[in-house]
Amino acid sequence: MSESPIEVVENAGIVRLTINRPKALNALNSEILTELESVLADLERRDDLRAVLITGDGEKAFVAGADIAEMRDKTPEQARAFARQALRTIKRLETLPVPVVALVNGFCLGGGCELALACDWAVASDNAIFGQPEVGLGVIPGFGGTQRLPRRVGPAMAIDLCITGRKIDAQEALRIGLVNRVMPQAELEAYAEELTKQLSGNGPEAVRSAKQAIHDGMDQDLDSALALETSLFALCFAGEEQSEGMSAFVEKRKPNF
Ligand code: CO8
Repeated sequence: MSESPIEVVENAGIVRLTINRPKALNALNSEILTELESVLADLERRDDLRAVLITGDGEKAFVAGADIAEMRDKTPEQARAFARQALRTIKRLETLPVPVVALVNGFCLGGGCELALACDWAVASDNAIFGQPEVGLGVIPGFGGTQRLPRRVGPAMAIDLCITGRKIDAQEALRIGLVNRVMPQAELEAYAEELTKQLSGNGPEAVRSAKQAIHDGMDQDLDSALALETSLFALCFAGEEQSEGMSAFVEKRKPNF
């Protein structure tokens, strides 16, 4: 692994980002956030991007939170600036127009859990540990946890986790809907490859539109959201993917997207 705080590896439009600070369990400091934001700004501009996977280096942690040592002496104004930097970066990850998947390979605490919550879905190794332990440090989640966690797992469970600061294992994270799948750590790699294959068989514009319909629709009332779906569905028929995808089915061959 190189010394860059964010390792970027790409295969056919599927980009894997690895947070590279294993000695501090990949804790998020300003350097990592700045680099992550810059990488995301580049990815946002790419039409050929198909998916983004994000993980942490090593076998122990995805991300063990924001960097506590760096935060310790901050004034309220400095804390606000740090939180804003993180929120902006995490929002950029969340709003990438392609699927963003967290491969949670160990501790996923505080800012790490908040990072995973901004991903479209998360898969976890069976040794992963989740939690929002900030209250034990005398603070509250500041990278979006009080807002994205209740939207993902419901308010009662979010309040339980944010107020007790208790840690939960991967199976409980699966049960409450915080992650989509749990597997042995050694299988995370194979999952990433399987996902890459699956995504490369689908129409890239259709994948982007499906994400857009769900994300934008969730912020609207049902009728407006259904109208949005209809618009995006109809728009599929204006491009080449729909014709290729449906012709391939009728002609009993694989589509060439
Ligand atoms: N920040 C800085 N360093 C960390 C962090 C962290 N969050 N987590 C681990 N490290 C460092 C340790 O200090 C240690 O460094 P060193 O070897 O130099 O002593 C190294 O990583 C290994 O950690 P441990 O020796 O503690 O490893 P253990 O296996 O004994 O324990 C744990 C692993 C349980 C994950 C433990 O490290 C731990 O509890 N870490 C902190 C978890 C935590 O509280 N996370 C939440 C942080 S607060 C947050 O994310 C709030 C975001 C909102 C901020 C608002 C804006 C200002």
